[in-house]
Amino acid sequence: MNVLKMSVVMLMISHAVSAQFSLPPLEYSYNALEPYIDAMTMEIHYTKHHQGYVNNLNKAVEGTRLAEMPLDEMLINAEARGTAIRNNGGGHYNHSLFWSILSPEPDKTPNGNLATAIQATFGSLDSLKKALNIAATKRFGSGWAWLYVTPDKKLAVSSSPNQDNPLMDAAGSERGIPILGIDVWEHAYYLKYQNKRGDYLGAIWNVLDWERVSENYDKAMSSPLLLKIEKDSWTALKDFHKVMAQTYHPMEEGNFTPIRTRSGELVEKAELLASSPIPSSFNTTAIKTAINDLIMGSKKLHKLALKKGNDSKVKDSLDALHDVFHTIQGLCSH
Ligand code: MN3
Repeated sequence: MNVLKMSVVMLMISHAVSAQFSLPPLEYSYNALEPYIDAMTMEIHYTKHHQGYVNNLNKAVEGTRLAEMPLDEMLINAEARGTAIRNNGGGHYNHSLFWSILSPEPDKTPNGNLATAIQATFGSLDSLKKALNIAATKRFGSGWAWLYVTPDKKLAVSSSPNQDNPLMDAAGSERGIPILGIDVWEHAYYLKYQNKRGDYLGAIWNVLDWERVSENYDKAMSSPLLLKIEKDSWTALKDFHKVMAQTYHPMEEGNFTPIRTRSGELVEKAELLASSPIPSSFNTTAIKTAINDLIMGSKKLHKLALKKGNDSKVKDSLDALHDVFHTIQGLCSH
């Protein structure tokens, strides 16, 4: 085989391997949710809309390290990763969840831990349904309504635009693991209900399987993803990280200009980190001590930079500060 043929074959193999995301099998037929959701809507929604998100997501991750990453983890930084990942990754995740919580023979009430949590948080299942319907009705344009588990393991209701969801950085203060999502894009209901979103929202409870939602709740409550979301929501830590990355990496390549001009910013970000609230899972003595070390280390570095200390001294000081920062990162991961 000549080199050209060989590389074409290799390309085909790598192409086949890299299409990592695919439509999850539907557990019921297109007409199984009639009369509440019609067969034509189901078929178009699944084979065209959802398939479209899958195809575009595969294109977006192809050849990048994201091709190896689980989707839920990828979505934690969806906004930072750009619109292709945010819209299509969100579209794939959201619809996969949606199909899985619908059933022609649904359990009409939650069970186990979820039943208890709903009672404690909303008073009753009816109040929760009402809260979800309000969130879904008020969502202007396309989007979703959510029931999700927050990083401090509470239940909460929200809505999001487009294909966003509570996993994402884009969700701001309303973050967590979604366990129930209602699609309120017109493509989810227009053929049968036209503009009457309220009628669709009234009907959907007839095919909503609370057994699945109860399982999702138990999984979410013990998921390591909650800690990752909580850490990602710690914006003061992210802000410090940004300046650290933008000064440390150039220094590694011999460019000392960023650290010499921005050392004061590191002091400022370290002080902001110390004075802003620490998320509850990370509010430990070890982390507070490390944040103090970060302030002292960055002040020392800043002094050195102002005195125009030589490169090797600046490097030692920044290396030490970088180590302290990674200590904090490490402490946050377990
Ligand atoms: Mn949809």
